[in-house]
Amino acid sequence: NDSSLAYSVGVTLDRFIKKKQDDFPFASGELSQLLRDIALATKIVNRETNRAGLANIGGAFGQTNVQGEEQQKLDVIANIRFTRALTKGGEVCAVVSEEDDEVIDLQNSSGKYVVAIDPLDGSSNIDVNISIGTIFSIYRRVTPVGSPIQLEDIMQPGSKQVAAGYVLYGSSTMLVYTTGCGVNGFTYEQSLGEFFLSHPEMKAPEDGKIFSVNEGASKTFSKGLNAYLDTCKSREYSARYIGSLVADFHRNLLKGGIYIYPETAKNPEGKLRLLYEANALAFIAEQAGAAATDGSQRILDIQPTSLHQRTPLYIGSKKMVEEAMSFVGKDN
Ligand code: AHM
Ligand code: MG
Repeated sequence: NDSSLAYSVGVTLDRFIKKKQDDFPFASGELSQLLRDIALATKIVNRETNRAGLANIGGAFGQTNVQGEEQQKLDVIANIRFTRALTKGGEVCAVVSEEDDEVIDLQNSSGKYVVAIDPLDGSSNIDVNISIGTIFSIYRRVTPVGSPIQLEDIMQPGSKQVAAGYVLYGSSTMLVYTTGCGVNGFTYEQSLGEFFLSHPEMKAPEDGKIFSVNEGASKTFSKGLNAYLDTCKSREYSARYIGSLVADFHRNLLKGGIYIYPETAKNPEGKLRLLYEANALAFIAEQAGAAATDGSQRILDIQPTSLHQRTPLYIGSKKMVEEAMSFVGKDN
């Protein structure tokens, strides 16, 4: 049965995706193929990431991306790898990427899916050999297949995601994803070139003792947020902040904790992007029993209004997010 397969040793990602599809015959084979396409691109990006120091391909590329941030060369490479895999796969009609100003219309109107992706998040960490990640969201287009893509295909709230995932290029490389029936994590076996199921049915601890926030900006945090952080400190919770969203989120998901990127003077709307950062992680968080809000509403309920829109983010163990909200609500 399903659980015996899920827990047996040596379940590859491909087999797992196939098994899930067999369990839900109504589910489309296209989504399965799309997940495999992403996994393949991930392996290539993993290889490039591992080589970054050696091959001297890390470092500033001398270009800036749409948010005006310095773009690392590896970001560009990852963007190309993922876009290529999604184009060749044939299941996708449009891609929204952190690295591209506009929607990428793949000119494949028969593709049923739209993908929003941050090909390489935490890029300031590349040059210093710290964990980085990939984040992706998958939506079903809402306009008829065969017609040109429209803005409404792209601007869907996170609650409409059909799948979402992240890849953590850390001490091991992991791919974690959900299709709305729980969360499963796979660890990459380098020598075999395969992802193996290592974290079946991931569940976040309901409560935690880790808080992750860039306190360097606390002078411009709300009073409520600072009061919440004081409470964390009064309980001697652990402060942990890598500055790589995927890595911070992943640790807190496993150990119990909260990640916060609030509004600051520098980033009045928060820093993180709704479409290809917050939504995917919010979907995974909820599927694992955790929570995600922008301080006043559920991340997944936000109706996007622009492609690269930012949002404040409070994400992690349910009780911690609830308690944080009881503080943040006060003076906001
Ligand atoms: P990026 O998309 O330019 O890499 O920025 C996103 C990253 C997140 O991974 C991380 O959580 C955050 O920015 C850190 O920002 P800060 O350095 O302001 O704390
Ligand atoms: Mg990013």
